Amino acid sequence: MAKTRPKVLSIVLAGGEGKRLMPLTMDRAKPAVPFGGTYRLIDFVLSNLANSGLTQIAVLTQYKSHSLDRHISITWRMSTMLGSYVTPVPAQQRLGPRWYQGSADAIYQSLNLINDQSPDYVVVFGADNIYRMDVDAMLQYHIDSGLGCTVAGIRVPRKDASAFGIIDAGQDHKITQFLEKPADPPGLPDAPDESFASMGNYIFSREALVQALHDDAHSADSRHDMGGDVIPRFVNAADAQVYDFRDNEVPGNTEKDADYWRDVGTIDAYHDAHMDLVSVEPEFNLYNPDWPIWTMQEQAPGAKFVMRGSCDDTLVSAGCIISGTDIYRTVLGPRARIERWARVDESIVMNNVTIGSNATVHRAILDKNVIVPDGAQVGVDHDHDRARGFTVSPGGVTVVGKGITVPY
Ligand code: ADQ
Repeated sequence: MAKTRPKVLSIVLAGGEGKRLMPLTMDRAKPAVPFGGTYRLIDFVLSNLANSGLTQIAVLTQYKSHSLDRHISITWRMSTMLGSYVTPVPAQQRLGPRWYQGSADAIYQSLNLINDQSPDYVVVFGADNIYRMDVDAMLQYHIDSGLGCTVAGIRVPRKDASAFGIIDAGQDHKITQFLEKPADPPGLPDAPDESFASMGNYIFSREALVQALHDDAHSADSRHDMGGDVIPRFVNAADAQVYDFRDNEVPGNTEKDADYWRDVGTIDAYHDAHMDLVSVEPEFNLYNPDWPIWTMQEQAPGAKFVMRGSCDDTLVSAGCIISGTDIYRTVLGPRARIERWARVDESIVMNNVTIGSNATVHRAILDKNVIVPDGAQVGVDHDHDRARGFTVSPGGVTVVGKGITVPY
């Protein structure tokens, strides 16, 4: 007899625009933004769910979702024999010809998924963060509480906390107050420089979620947002608790990456997270075989180095050809080609980029299919970068959009 487990439907919210990642989100949804050479952001949450044994997953998409849909359909095909699936669900326009108003509306318009499957619990996770998490441990915690809603929480520096939902909880972990993106976030009693933030990851008991979504949909002053409207509803009904991410144990995690959770929603945060990946002892270890991050690796031959040069602290994907160059602290995506005497440092180079001989690329992000001609420079003179139409982040990272041939 098969072991009976509670029925769980996982919903991944993947409709975010990611405006602050422009131009990387010019023609792709934020969860489809490439990460770490071979991954896309959404692979992290999907790997966490799949590794936790939660393999019935609906991904709610909306904004520029073509490359996201394609990635999910090609990469995340699971065995239907055991009832496993990852399915992209585009905006349903079930309630008339309009797109989702907010993340709660996205789930409300997709209630048929919940009604059809009739799960005991619904896992609702964001799609844009980099972390490892055993979601089954959070599920057990939720089930044991008997409450309607559990929110995953993590300590963040108070100076950054106004970007998050901020939680105040009692000793029993019951949430007493939830402030969505407050201007002046409160510190913690034992650490005034830190605040307790929602990770945007929730688990609900089905009836409680369906009721809350109905109530929210009929509330005139709601923005139909999970963090802004639905979670406060549970808190007001004393029906929400927090799950402390520090209590989550993932096989193979080191002490260093145990607390790692990053929102890579800005160019500088995205660049920083990559610079961590290439450091000798990164905070986030991609090489943990006990909790793999799954993706589809492009079929390509091994990376090849020709002629003498140097390539240090650099992550090199398959299919790259590197000839006698000087590369330092860089992530090279598949099939990048770097020609003689080029210099590349602290950069993120995506699929099929060509960097010509004698070119210089410094603290830059080159999106797919960019060509840097022989002797051209990127990231060396920011005024010149801006004059050529490139984005320069507040932290001084130059971004060249997809398919551009860099002018001199
Ligand atoms: P934000 O990330 O700012 O804050 P939001 O922009 O709603 O909130 O994005 C949350 C997730 O929902 C993302 O994965 C995004 O792609 C997706 N999403 C947004 N709008 C959507 C829509 N209309 N349809 C489908 N998916 C959509 C949230 C919480 C905070 C919490 C942070 C943690 O609101 O309380 O602290 O996440 O990062």
